Amino acid sequence: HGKLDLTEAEGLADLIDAQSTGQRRQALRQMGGGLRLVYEGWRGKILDALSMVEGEIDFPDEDGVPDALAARAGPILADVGADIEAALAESGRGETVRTGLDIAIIGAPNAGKSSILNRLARRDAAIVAKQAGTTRDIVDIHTHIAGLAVRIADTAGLRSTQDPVEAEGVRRAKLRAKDADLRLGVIDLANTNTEVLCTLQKGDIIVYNKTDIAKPKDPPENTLYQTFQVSAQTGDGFPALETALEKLIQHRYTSTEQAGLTRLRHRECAQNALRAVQSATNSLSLAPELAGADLHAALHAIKELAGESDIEAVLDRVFSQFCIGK
Ligand SMILES: Nc1nc2c(ncn2[C@@H]2O[C@H](COP(=O)(O)OP(=O)(O)OP(=O)(O)O)[C@@H](O)[C@H]2O)c(=O)[nH]1
Ligand SMILES: [Mg+2]
Repeated sequence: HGKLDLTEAEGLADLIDAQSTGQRRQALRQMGGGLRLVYEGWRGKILDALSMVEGEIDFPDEDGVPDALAARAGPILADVGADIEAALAESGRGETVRTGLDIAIIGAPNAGKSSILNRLARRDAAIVAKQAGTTRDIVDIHTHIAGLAVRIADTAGLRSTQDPVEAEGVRRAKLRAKDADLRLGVIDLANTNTEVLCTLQKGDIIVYNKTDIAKPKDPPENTLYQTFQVSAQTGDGFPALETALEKLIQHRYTSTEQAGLTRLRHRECAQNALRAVQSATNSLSLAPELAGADLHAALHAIKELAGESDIEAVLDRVFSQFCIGK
Protein backbone atom coordinates (compact mmCIF):
# COMPACT_ATOMS: atom_id res chain seq x y z
CA HIS A 1 0.00 0.00 0.00
CA GLY A 2 2.97 2.24 -0.53
CA LYS A 3 3.42 3.11 3.16
CA LEU A 4 6.23 1.81 5.30
CA ASP A 5 5.47 0.53 8.76
CA LEU A 6 7.99 1.28 11.50
CA THR A 7 9.92 -1.96 11.04
CA GLU A 8 10.29 -1.31 7.32
CA ALA A 9 11.47 2.25 8.01
CA GLU A 10 13.98 0.79 10.47
CA GLY A 11 15.08 -1.57 7.72
CA LEU A 12 15.70 1.45 5.51
CA ALA A 13 17.75 3.13 8.25
CA ASP A 14 19.72 -0.11 8.68
CA LEU A 15 20.31 -0.26 4.94
CA ILE A 16 21.77 3.25 4.95
CA ASP A 17 24.07 2.25 7.82
CA ALA A 18 24.93 -1.18 6.43
CA GLN A 19 28.62 -1.89 5.96
CA SER A 20 28.61 -5.58 5.16
CA THR A 21 26.68 -7.71 2.71
CA GLY A 22 25.12 -9.62 5.62
CA GLN A 23 23.83 -6.37 7.12
CA ARG A 24 22.56 -5.27 3.73
CA ARG A 25 20.76 -8.55 3.12
CA GLN A 26 19.08 -8.41 6.48
CA ALA A 27 18.16 -4.72 6.12
CA LEU A 28 16.64 -5.33 2.69
CA ARG A 29 14.63 -8.21 4.02
CA GLN A 30 13.26 -6.09 6.83
CA MET A 31 12.64 -3.14 4.55
CA GLY A 32 10.74 -5.43 2.21
CA GLY A 33 8.26 -6.28 4.95
CA GLY A 34 9.88 -9.46 6.28
CA LEU A 35 9.19 -8.67 9.90
CA ARG A 36 5.78 -7.21 9.05
CA LEU A 37 4.78 -10.55 7.57
CA VAL A 38 5.87 -12.25 10.78
CA TYR A 39 3.93 -10.02 13.15
CA GLU A 40 0.86 -9.96 10.91
CA GLY A 41 0.82 -13.74 11.33
CA TRP A 42 0.86 -13.32 15.10
CA ARG A 43 -1.81 -10.66 14.95
CA GLY A 44 -4.09 -12.86 12.83
CA LYS A 45 -3.93 -15.71 15.33
CA ILE A 46 -4.46 -13.44 18.33
CA LEU A 47 -7.50 -11.91 16.62
CA ASP A 48 -8.89 -15.40 15.96
CA ALA A 49 -8.56 -16.26 19.63
CA LEU A 50 -9.95 -12.91 20.69
CA SER A 51 -13.05 -13.33 18.57
CA MET A 52 -13.73 -16.65 20.30
CA VAL A 53 -13.18 -15.11 23.71
CA GLU A 54 -15.46 -12.16 22.97
CA GLY A 55 -18.08 -14.49 21.52
CA GLU A 56 -18.00 -16.39 24.78
CA ILE A 57 -18.38 -13.18 26.78
CA ASP A 58 -21.32 -11.91 24.70
CA PHE A 59 -23.06 -15.25 24.17
CA PRO A 60 -22.00 -17.61 26.92
CA ASP A 61 -22.60 -21.30 26.26
CA GLU A 62 -25.99 -22.33 27.48
CA ASP A 63 -24.54 -25.08 29.60
CA GLY A 64 -22.02 -22.54 30.89
CA VAL A 65 -18.91 -24.62 30.28
CA PRO A 66 -15.98 -22.25 29.80
CA ASP A 67 -13.74 -25.26 29.15
CA ALA A 68 -15.15 -25.32 25.65
CA LEU A 69 -13.57 -21.93 25.06
CA ALA A 70 -10.22 -23.12 26.37
CA ALA A 71 -10.46 -26.11 24.06
CA ARG A 72 -10.96 -23.90 21.01
CA ALA A 73 -8.82 -20.84 21.74
CA GLY A 74 -6.13 -22.60 23.78
CA PRO A 75 -4.38 -24.29 20.85
CA ILE A 76 -4.36 -21.06 18.84
CA LEU A 77 -2.71 -19.21 21.69
CA ALA A 78 -0.23 -22.03 22.25
CA ASP A 79 0.61 -21.80 18.58
CA VAL A 80 1.20 -18.04 18.51
CA GLY A 81 3.11 -18.26 21.81
CA ALA A 82 5.46 -20.80 20.25
CA ASP A 83 5.89 -18.58 17.17
CA ILE A 84 6.85 -15.57 19.27
CA GLU A 85 9.19 -17.65 21.43
CA ALA A 86 10.94 -18.98 18.33
CA ALA A 87 11.38 -15.45 16.98
CA LEU A 88 12.80 -14.31 20.32
CA ALA A 89 15.20 -17.24 20.39
CA GLU A 90 16.49 -16.21 16.96
CA SER A 91 16.69 -12.53 17.77
CA GLY A 92 20.24 -12.61 19.13
CA ARG A 93 21.46 -13.69 15.73
CA GLY A 94 19.60 -10.88 13.97
CA GLU A 95 20.94 -8.31 16.37
CA THR A 96 24.47 -9.60 15.95
CA VAL A 97 24.26 -9.32 12.17
CA ARG A 98 22.93 -5.78 12.51
CA THR A 99 25.49 -4.55 15.03
CA GLY A 100 28.46 -6.68 13.97
CA LEU A 101 30.10 -9.75 15.41
CA ASP A 102 32.53 -9.59 18.32
CA ILE A 103 35.60 -11.81 18.41
CA ALA A 104 38.09 -11.68 21.30
CA ILE A 105 41.66 -12.98 21.24
CA ILE A 106 42.59 -14.15 24.70
CA GLY A 107 45.47 -16.03 26.30
CA ALA A 108 48.54 -15.92 28.52
CA PRO A 109 51.10 -13.11 28.21
CA ASN A 110 53.50 -13.60 25.32
CA ALA A 111 51.42 -16.33 23.68
CA GLY A 112 51.36 -14.29 20.49
CA LYS A 113 47.89 -12.73 20.64
CA SER A 114 48.94 -9.39 19.20
CA SER A 115 50.93 -11.11 16.45
CA ILE A 116 47.83 -13.13 15.55
CA LEU A 117 45.66 -10.00 15.49
CA ASN A 118 48.13 -8.33 13.14
CA ARG A 119 48.06 -11.34 10.79
CA LEU A 120 44.26 -11.37 10.76
CA ALA A 121 44.16 -7.59 10.22
CA ARG A 122 46.93 -7.76 7.59
CA ARG A 123 48.52 -4.75 9.17
CA ASP A 124 50.59 -3.75 12.14
CA ALA A 125 47.69 -2.85 14.44
CA ALA A 126 48.98 -3.93 17.86
CA ILE A 127 52.43 -3.66 19.44
CA VAL A 128 54.35 -6.94 19.52
CA ALA A 129 57.30 -7.30 21.90
CA LYS A 130 59.41 -9.92 23.60
CA GLN A 131 58.39 -8.92 27.10
CA ALA A 132 55.28 -10.43 28.63
CA GLY A 133 52.58 -7.94 29.48
CA THR A 134 52.98 -5.73 26.41
CA THR A 135 49.32 -5.30 25.56
CA ARG A 136 47.24 -3.62 28.24
CA ASP A 137 44.45 -1.72 26.55
CA ILE A 138 42.12 -3.56 24.24
CA VAL A 139 43.09 -3.08 20.59
CA ASP A 140 40.12 -3.41 18.23
CA ILE A 141 40.26 -3.88 14.52
CA HIS A 142 37.26 -3.85 12.19
CA THR A 143 37.00 -6.17 9.25
CA HIS A 144 34.58 -8.38 7.33
CA ILE A 145 34.36 -12.15 7.49
CA ALA A 146 31.86 -14.12 5.41
CA GLY A 147 30.14 -10.88 4.47
CA LEU A 148 29.55 -9.87 8.08
CA ALA A 149 30.98 -6.90 9.92
CA VAL A 150 33.39 -8.20 12.56
CA ARG A 151 35.30 -6.54 15.37
CA ILE A 152 38.38 -8.42 16.56
CA ALA A 153 39.83 -7.48 19.94
CA ASP A 154 43.40 -8.10 21.06
CA THR A 155 43.55 -8.19 24.86
CA ALA A 156 46.03 -8.12 27.72
CA GLY A 157 47.70 -11.43 28.58
CA LEU A 158 46.00 -13.20 31.47
CA ARG A 159 48.08 -13.35 34.65
CA SER A 160 47.87 -12.11 38.20
CA THR A 161 50.00 -9.04 38.65
CA GLN A 162 50.79 -6.31 41.18
CA ASP A 163 50.86 -3.65 38.48
CA PRO A 164 47.49 -1.87 38.75
CA VAL A 165 47.48 -0.82 35.10
CA GLU A 166 48.16 -4.33 33.84
CA ALA A 167 45.62 -5.75 36.33
CA GLU A 168 42.97 -3.41 34.91
CA GLY A 169 43.93 -4.63 31.43
CA VAL A 170 43.44 -8.23 32.54
CA ARG A 171 40.07 -7.38 34.04
CA ARG A 172 38.95 -5.76 30.79
CA ALA A 173 40.30 -8.66 28.76
CA LYS A 174 38.20 -11.17 30.70
CA LEU A 175 35.12 -8.99 30.47
CA ARG A 176 35.44 -8.53 26.73
CA ALA A 177 36.07 -12.24 26.22
CA LYS A 178 33.02 -13.14 28.25
CA ASP A 179 30.76 -10.86 26.23
CA ALA A 180 32.19 -11.72 22.81
CA ASP A 181 30.34 -13.84 20.26
CA LEU A 182 33.45 -15.95 19.73
CA ARG A 183 36.79 -16.35 21.49
CA LEU A 184 40.16 -17.34 20.03
CA GLY A 185 42.08 -18.86 22.93
CA VAL A 186 45.80 -18.63 22.16
CA ILE A 187 48.25 -21.14 23.66
CA ASP A 188 52.02 -20.89 23.21
CA LEU A 189 53.31 -24.28 22.08
CA ALA A 190 56.73 -23.50 23.54
CA ASN A 191 55.33 -22.74 26.96
CA THR A 192 52.04 -24.45 27.41
CA ASN A 193 50.12 -22.46 29.91
CA THR A 194 46.55 -23.66 29.38
CA GLU A 195 44.77 -21.43 31.88
CA VAL A 196 43.04 -19.70 28.99
CA LEU A 197 40.82 -22.75 28.58
CA CYS A 198 38.81 -21.57 31.61
CA THR A 199 37.72 -18.49 29.71
CA LEU A 200 36.51 -20.36 26.62
CA GLN A 201 32.95 -21.36 25.82
CA LYS A 202 31.55 -24.19 23.75
CA GLY A 203 32.14 -23.62 20.05
CA ASP A 204 35.19 -21.39 20.58
CA ILE A 205 38.54 -21.84 18.84
CA ILE A 206 41.91 -22.79 20.32
CA VAL A 207 44.95 -21.49 18.44
CA TYR A 208 48.25 -23.19 19.26
CA ASN A 209 50.90 -20.69 18.22
CA LYS A 210 54.61 -20.81 17.37
CA THR A 211 54.74 -24.00 15.30
CA ASP A 212 58.03 -22.66 13.88
CA ILE A 213 59.85 -23.22 17.17
CA ALA A 214 57.87 -25.96 18.88
CA LYS A 215 56.29 -29.25 17.93
CA PRO A 216 52.57 -29.20 17.18
CA LYS A 217 50.43 -30.62 19.93
CA ASP A 218 47.76 -33.22 19.72
CA PRO A 219 44.52 -31.38 20.14
CA PRO A 220 42.83 -31.97 23.50
CA GLU A 221 40.35 -34.80 23.73
CA ASN A 222 37.29 -32.65 24.16
CA THR A 223 35.18 -31.67 21.20
CA LEU A 224 33.98 -28.38 22.67
CA TYR A 225 36.53 -26.41 20.68
CA GLN A 226 38.04 -26.48 17.21
CA THR A 227 41.82 -26.36 17.37
CA PHE A 228 44.40 -24.93 14.97
CA GLN A 229 48.18 -24.90 14.91
CA VAL A 230 49.77 -21.77 13.52
CA SER A 231 52.85 -19.64 13.48
CA ALA A 232 52.10 -15.94 13.67
CA GLN A 233 55.76 -15.42 12.79
CA THR A 234 55.73 -17.27 9.46
CA GLY A 235 52.00 -17.29 8.70
CA ASP A 236 51.93 -21.07 8.73
CA GLY A 237 48.41 -22.42 9.40
CA PHE A 238 46.66 -19.10 8.87
CA PRO A 239 44.81 -20.01 5.67
CA ALA A 240 43.19 -22.97 7.47
CA LEU A 241 42.34 -20.84 10.50
CA GLU A 242 40.80 -18.09 8.37
CA THR A 243 38.79 -20.54 6.28
CA ALA A 244 37.45 -22.14 9.45
CA LEU A 245 36.52 -18.75 10.89
CA GLU A 246 34.66 -17.91 7.74
CA LYS A 247 32.78 -21.22 7.76
CA LEU A 248 31.92 -20.96 11.41
CA ILE A 249 30.58 -17.43 11.10
CA GLN A 250 28.68 -18.27 7.97
CA HIS A 251 27.16 -21.28 9.63
CA ARG A 252 26.22 -19.52 12.84
CA TYR A 253 25.05 -16.17 11.59
CA THR A 254 24.00 -16.32 7.99
CA SER A 255 22.42 -19.75 7.64
CA THR A 256 18.93 -18.60 8.56
CA GLU A 257 17.68 -16.08 6.10
CA GLN A 258 14.33 -15.58 7.74
CA ALA A 259 13.27 -12.11 8.74
CA GLY A 260 13.12 -11.57 12.42
CA LEU A 261 13.60 -9.32 15.40
CA THR A 262 16.78 -7.35 14.80
CA ARG A 263 16.86 -4.80 17.59
CA LEU A 264 16.11 -4.34 21.27
CA ARG A 265 12.89 -2.45 20.52
CA HIS A 266 11.53 -5.42 18.54
CA ARG A 267 12.49 -7.82 21.28
CA GLU A 268 10.77 -5.77 23.98
CA CYS A 269 7.52 -5.59 22.00
CA ALA A 270 7.62 -9.32 21.28
CA GLN A 271 8.28 -10.09 24.94
CA ASN A 272 5.28 -7.98 25.97
CA ALA A 273 3.09 -9.73 23.42
CA LEU A 274 4.29 -13.12 24.60
CA ARG A 275 3.64 -12.34 28.25
CA ALA A 276 0.12 -11.17 27.42
CA VAL A 277 -0.59 -14.28 25.34
CA GLN A 278 0.64 -16.53 28.16
CA SER A 279 -1.45 -14.68 30.70
CA ALA A 280 -4.50 -14.97 28.43
CA THR A 281 -3.91 -18.70 28.17
CA ASN A 282 -4.01 -19.02 31.94
CA SER A 283 -7.24 -17.02 32.20
CA LEU A 284 -9.13 -18.78 29.41
CA SER A 285 -11.01 -21.32 31.45
CA LEU A 286 -11.23 -19.16 34.58
CA ALA A 287 -12.36 -15.77 33.36
CA PRO A 288 -12.87 -15.04 29.67
CA GLU A 289 -13.04 -11.30 30.46
CA LEU A 290 -9.49 -11.37 31.80
CA ALA A 291 -8.31 -13.36 28.81
CA GLY A 292 -9.94 -10.75 26.56
CA ALA A 293 -8.09 -7.93 28.31
CA ASP A 294 -4.80 -9.84 27.95
CA LEU A 295 -5.36 -10.38 24.25
CA HIS A 296 -6.04 -6.68 23.79
CA ALA A 297 -2.71 -6.05 25.54
CA ALA A 298 -1.03 -8.49 23.16
CA LEU A 299 -2.51 -6.65 20.18
CA HIS A 300 -1.30 -3.38 21.64
CA ALA A 301 2.26 -4.76 21.86
CA ILE A 302 2.07 -5.74 18.20
CA LYS A 303 0.80 -2.28 17.29
CA GLU A 304 3.83 -0.87 19.04
CA LEU A 305 6.10 -3.19 17.10
CA ALA A 306 4.46 -2.01 13.89
CA GLY A 307 4.64 1.61 14.98
CA GLU A 308 0.87 2.05 14.79
CA SER A 309 0.39 3.22 18.32
CA ASP A 310 1.69 6.78 18.49
CA ILE A 311 2.67 8.61 15.37
CA GLU A 312 4.86 11.19 17.12
CA ALA A 313 6.86 8.52 18.91
CA VAL A 314 7.16 6.65 15.64
CA LEU A 315 8.59 9.62 13.81
CA ASP A 316 10.99 10.30 16.67
CA ARG A 317 12.26 6.76 16.50
CA VAL A 318 12.66 6.78 12.76
CA PHE A 319 14.41 10.11 12.55
CA SER A 320 16.69 9.39 15.50
CA GLN A 321 18.24 6.80 13.18
CA PHE A 322 19.34 9.45 10.73
CA CYS A 323 21.33 11.60 13.15
CA ILE A 324 24.33 13.26 11.61
CA GLY A 325 27.58 11.63 12.60
CA LYS A 326 26.04 8.37 13.75
N1 LIG B 1 58.94 -17.90 17.06
C1 LIG B 1 57.75 -17.30 17.16
N2 LIG B 1 57.60 -16.21 17.91
C2 LIG B 1 56.40 -15.62 17.98
C3 LIG B 1 55.28 -16.13 17.30
N3 LIG B 1 54.23 -15.35 17.57
C4 LIG B 1 54.66 -14.37 18.39
N4 LIG B 1 55.99 -14.54 18.64
C5 LIG B 1 56.84 -13.72 19.50
O1 LIG B 1 56.38 -13.82 20.83
C6 LIG B 1 56.55 -12.58 21.50
C7 LIG B 1 55.21 -12.12 22.04
O2 LIG B 1 54.34 -11.87 20.96
P1 LIG B 1 53.05 -10.96 21.13
O3 LIG B 1 52.27 -11.06 19.90
O4 LIG B 1 53.43 -9.61 21.60
O5 LIG B 1 52.33 -11.76 22.32
P2 LIG B 1 51.05 -11.34 23.17
O6 LIG B 1 50.32 -12.57 23.45
O7 LIG B 1 50.32 -10.25 22.51
O8 LIG B 1 51.73 -10.81 24.51
P3 LIG B 1 51.14 -9.80 25.61
O9 LIG B 1 50.58 -8.62 24.91
O10 LIG B 1 52.33 -9.49 26.44
O11 LIG B 1 50.11 -10.55 26.37
C8 LIG B 1 57.14 -11.62 20.49
O12 LIG B 1 58.53 -11.60 20.66
C9 LIG B 1 56.77 -12.25 19.15
O13 LIG B 1 57.68 -11.92 18.14
C10 LIG B 1 55.47 -17.32 16.50
O14 LIG B 1 54.54 -17.85 15.87
N5 LIG B 1 56.72 -17.85 16.48
MG1 LIG C 1 49.88 -8.39 23.07
